[in-house]
Amino acid sequence: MRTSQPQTIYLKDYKVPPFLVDHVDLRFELFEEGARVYNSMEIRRNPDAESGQSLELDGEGLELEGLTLNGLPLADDDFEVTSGGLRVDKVSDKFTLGVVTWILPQDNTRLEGLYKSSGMFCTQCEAEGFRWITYFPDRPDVMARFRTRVEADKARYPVLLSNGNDVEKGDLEDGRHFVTWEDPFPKPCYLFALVAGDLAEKKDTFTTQSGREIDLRMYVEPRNAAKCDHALDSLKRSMRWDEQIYGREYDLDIFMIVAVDDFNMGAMENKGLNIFNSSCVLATPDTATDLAFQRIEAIVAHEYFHNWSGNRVTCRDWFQLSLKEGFTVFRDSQFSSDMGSPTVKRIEDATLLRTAQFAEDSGPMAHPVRPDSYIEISNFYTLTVYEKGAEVVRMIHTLLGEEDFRKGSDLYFERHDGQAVTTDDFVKAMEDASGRDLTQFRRWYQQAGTPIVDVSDAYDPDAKTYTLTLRQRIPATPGQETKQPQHIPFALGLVGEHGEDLPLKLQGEDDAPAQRVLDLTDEQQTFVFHDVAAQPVPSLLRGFSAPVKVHYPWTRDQLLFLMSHDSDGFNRWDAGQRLAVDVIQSMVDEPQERTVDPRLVTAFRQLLSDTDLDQALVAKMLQLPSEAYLIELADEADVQAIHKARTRVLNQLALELRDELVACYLRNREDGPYEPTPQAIARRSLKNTALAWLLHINDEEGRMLARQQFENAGNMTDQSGALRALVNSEFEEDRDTALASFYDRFREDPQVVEQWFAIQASSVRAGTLPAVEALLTHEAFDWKNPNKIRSVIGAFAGQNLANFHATDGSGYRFLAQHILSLDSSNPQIAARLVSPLTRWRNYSQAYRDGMRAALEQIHAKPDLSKDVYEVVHKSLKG
Ligand code: 0A1
Ligand code: ZN
Repeated sequence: MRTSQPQTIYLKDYKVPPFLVDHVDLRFELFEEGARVYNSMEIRRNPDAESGQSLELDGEGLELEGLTLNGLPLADDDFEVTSGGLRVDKVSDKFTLGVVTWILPQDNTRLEGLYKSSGMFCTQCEAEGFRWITYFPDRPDVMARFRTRVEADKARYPVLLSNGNDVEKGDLEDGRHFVTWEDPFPKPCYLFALVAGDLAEKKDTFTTQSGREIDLRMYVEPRNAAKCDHALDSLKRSMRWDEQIYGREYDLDIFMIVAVDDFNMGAMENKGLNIFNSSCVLATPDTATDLAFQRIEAIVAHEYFHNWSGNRVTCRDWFQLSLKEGFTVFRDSQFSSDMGSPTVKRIEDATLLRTAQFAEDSGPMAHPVRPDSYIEISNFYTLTVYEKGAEVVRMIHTLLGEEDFRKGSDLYFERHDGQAVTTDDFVKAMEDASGRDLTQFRRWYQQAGTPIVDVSDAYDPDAKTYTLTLRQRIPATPGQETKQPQHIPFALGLVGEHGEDLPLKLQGEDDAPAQRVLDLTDEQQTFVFHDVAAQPVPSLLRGFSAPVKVHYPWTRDQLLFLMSHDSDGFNRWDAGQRLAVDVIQSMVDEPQERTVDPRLVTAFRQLLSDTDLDQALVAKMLQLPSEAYLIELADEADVQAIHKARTRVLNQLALELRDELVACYLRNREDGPYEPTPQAIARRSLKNTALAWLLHINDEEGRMLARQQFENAGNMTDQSGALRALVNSEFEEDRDTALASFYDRFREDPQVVEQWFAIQASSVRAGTLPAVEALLTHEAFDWKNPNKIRSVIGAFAGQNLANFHATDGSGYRFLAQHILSLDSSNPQIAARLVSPLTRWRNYSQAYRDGMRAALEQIHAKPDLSKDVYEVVHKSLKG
């Protein structure tokens, strides 16, 4: 148990910063045994703050070597080094403070602040990493102009980078050199970045809409020089898109991207110098899958879009994180949608939300999009802040319409450029530009929990009216017992007996659109549609117009009907999912039910042979709901029963549709050059799904096809698709041969080795606990590398649910043991790994005790990090 209770930070306690920093001059001396940081800050009192306060700067893990005020050394009793920083009592209204600190980047395993990764120096300062570099007011509402001089050995570190433009460079004594960077835009210190290394440079250019030529540069380890094209192309597409859709032009002369192997998250939007996790930026067709190609395009776009939504306009405090993240995720999802298939993108976003964010929203860490309190802010880079935050912006877009939304975003950027603001400022700009009252809508930012909309209906054949009643309720979440109704934009269509959209005409209206968005604002509302010729099937929440759960008593026949007739692609997919969920759940409830509803088999047979329908949509519709989603839907999940039921459904579908699967495989087998277009991606997805299903039932022809594909694959999607299928089969010999040959071929490529780890760790057949434990001692495993930890431990606990939730509790003990050891080296990663245990109350008795015991074991560690403490403590408290 921790000896002291970590402090909770509350939004209600926010106060403006007592001091502002106008300019920072930094000088980094980088050595093998450490780094010296000279920091000179021009500081003034904030006229808006209470007067007479002492100067308090944040700092962690720093060795203070020097301190001067206006150039003169400070006497020992003029300042105090406190547990989390430095206090100077007697300061005037305007002064220059000089600080010299000594830090140890080579020993930094937390990967916050300045650290070393594969021999290069790099930084990660969001959210509170800058305090590990030097003393500074480490809060986003203090925005300063940075000038940064980096000095290092020239042979080891020929490339020296920081934010902005390089203004001076030269050689120094002892084989050292320096480069000075100046960033003209004031920024919070979380956007500061520095990189030093022996890096290959890939160059490109982009001409902005106003005709300025921007230097695009990508820096990677020399062995990765051939893996930059896709990221650079994605960057140029993002830059053009942001000009066209939001009118936002890039502002500096240089834009740089750096790839590093050791990184806690996906990437970071540091001003002019984005730093990426290698796995989220490097790609060639023969080393990265379609999924990776798409993810890279989206993350490059996301970080680039932050230049406006995040950097030019930033957050006042960390409670406002969704201001930049929700809006930027919304922007990157619009971008991906425009680059590919909008329906498929919507399905992917909704799947993530319904599977993982809804789970977060009903667990012990549930929090509003704008949280009210936190212990450790790193724990709040969540699906709620990011994905639900994006949904909230998307609903504003739906309510305002394209044109007014654009007016709102223009007003927001114009009004707040160069400022640190709140989510409320964002909503206010949208209101002011559109004239729409969003008072009630703001509850989406304030209330946690996923709203449930219960729908009932009645058709009156005599009056030709169709009455729809919507009721909303929001479950209680920690700290929020009761909730107020939210403003839910509820998109709807009524499907007639021939699959046509029926006109939706409310009382007194002349217009009768085929689809409309109802404003659900009260707890209960009834809508009566007139002139409805026959009993319709409702198509509810089209396009997933709000992040809510819809309950309606669809019959299986109605779902089948929507699956093949709904004009809304998303709801076609959704109907298929609901049908499959219903069938699987009925197998869980009645284990004696031996055969799958033949209607599901027929529906899948149709899908497999339907070549008219958008193949990207078909590929999605063929995916059965995941175990994780089925668990989320259960009140008291019995993981083994869910796993068995889903497997039985999959088995039977595969057995009955065997010939159609082979035909689908052969039809989609292609051998042209690799292209990451939506059509080609859909073909590969269909082919690999068919293959996976065939191997699932240990089909001999499937086995032969998989071996052939594995040996002849021209790209990683097909190569790993075949490997995954073999690994998940009972053909043990093929599995072992393929795994060995894959490793042999790609052992020098960490990104591919990570996939190799994940394929094994997430497989029920290959990823038994002893097999996963063996991966942890493999030569390629590295406890200091978050990607390796995620690809083995994360994949096992997050995707191999039947093995992780073994009823003897072995999976839980395994996870707890590794969380405890990671807690000291990398608390952020350790805290993220706790997540599969947090919702223990939602599992049935056979699992609950083991999960709770694992949490208690972690909780008992003395000096547990704040990060892990917060998640574990809240999970146990509930
Ligand atoms: N702002 C980045 C993500 C990020 C957040 C926190 C980090 O360290 C705790 C690192 C990166 C983004 O949204 O891409
Ligand atoms: Zn972001």
